[in-house]
Amino acid sequence: MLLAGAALAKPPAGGVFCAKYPTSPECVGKQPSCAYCHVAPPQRNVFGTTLEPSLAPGAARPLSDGDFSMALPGALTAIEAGDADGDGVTNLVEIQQGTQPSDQTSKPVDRACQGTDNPQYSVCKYDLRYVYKKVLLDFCGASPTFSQVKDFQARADDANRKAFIAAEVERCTQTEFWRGKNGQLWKVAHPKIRPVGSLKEGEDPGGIPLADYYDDYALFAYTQTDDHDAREILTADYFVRRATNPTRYTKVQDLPGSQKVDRAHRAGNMTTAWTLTYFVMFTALPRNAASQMYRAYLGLDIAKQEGLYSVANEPQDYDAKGVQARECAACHATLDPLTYPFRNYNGISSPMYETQYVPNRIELGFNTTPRITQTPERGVIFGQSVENLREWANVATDSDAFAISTATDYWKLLVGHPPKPDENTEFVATWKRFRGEHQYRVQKLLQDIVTTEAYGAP
Ligand SMILES: [Ca+2]
Ligand SMILES: [Ca+2]
Repeated sequence: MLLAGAALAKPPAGGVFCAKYPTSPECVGKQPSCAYCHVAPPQRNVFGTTLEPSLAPGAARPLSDGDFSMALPGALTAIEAGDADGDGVTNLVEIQQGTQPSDQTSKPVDRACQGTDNPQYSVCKYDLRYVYKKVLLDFCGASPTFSQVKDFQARADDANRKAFIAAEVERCTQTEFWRGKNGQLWKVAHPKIRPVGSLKEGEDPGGIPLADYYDDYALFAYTQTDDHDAREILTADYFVRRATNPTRYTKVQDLPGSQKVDRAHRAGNMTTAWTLTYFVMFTALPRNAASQMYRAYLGLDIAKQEGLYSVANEPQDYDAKGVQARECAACHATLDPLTYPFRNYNGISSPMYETQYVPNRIELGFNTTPRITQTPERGVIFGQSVENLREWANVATDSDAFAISTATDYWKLLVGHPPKPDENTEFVATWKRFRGEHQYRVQKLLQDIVTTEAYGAP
């Protein structure tokens, strides 16, 4: 975040920025990351460099967090009319439109229609025939035939065509292409589950079979289909069995032999045999597991300084990894308290060996550093204190970040790219409906995306 003198990036910066510009797309359900002002803290980008001289000029550096927070709103005002990156758009307009005031190539796009010479489609306008073709391709995996298109065009009116498209989305999301093994839903899940073939247990086994991540795909697909609640990907205390030919996902209480965490300590895909094997592995404090869940399901990448909510007196560095060093502390003040609730989930370390919840896991297996056993199970996510990983999951899935991240996954799959600044109004309406009236039903989110201008204007 913003920088004062030689100190680190300033964790309060995002909050102060958003108090001043609450309607900036950077602040809708999130806060700007450090990259808004920095190349990498402490090095500033061109916007941060422009801002710095206006920040409490004459005051001794480094500024305290308090002095910095007091000075920032005025400094931002002072440079609103400027154009730090020289792209012809003022800093204020870029802040309001959600483009980067430090990047010449990022500026608001004029959505006025250009090039009306495409006879196939009504360009820059939601086009039902285009949408019909795209829906069949995206959800069923095949373009409509010539006669299907002719039938579509012959329908009574646009209301009838829209209803038909909605029905086609429902039909196609029943297909193997959408919900089957390695289908569209599995593709969305790949970067979350991060499968490794050589470690695969069960169906399609690898050379060192350790855990069956098809269970993780099954829970994912189940929570994203029919009338199921997408939040259960992180909160489920059940598992999902997958039948094939055709693919069917069924909720089950246990998966004996495959999944070992007891019901009281399950938190969806955060506590599966695969997650604990691969992301906890041999570590006492599995920061890798916490940061992967934060990135995969909440869209916040701590390595890119996103989603930082520094906790006072952290990091404690119970495992003596040196995370109190200046260049580490800014991220670890968020990451370490995010990790503590994983302390009792065993990966593949002795003497427990099983991917289970073990109440005294660290005491039993990790007498490595003097303070390691002082690691609490209580942690903090989004500034909120949680007693255990199940509470962590509830706070996580109740956040705007979860709704935004889920909506972004499907926006990327269907529209083809993350929401652009000129699509932001539609995108915000979409994730808010997903969270609000749709109560986290992905099926309804998909229908909403299909009706956006971003999806349906060629
Ligand atoms: Ca500019
Ligand atoms: Ca710009």
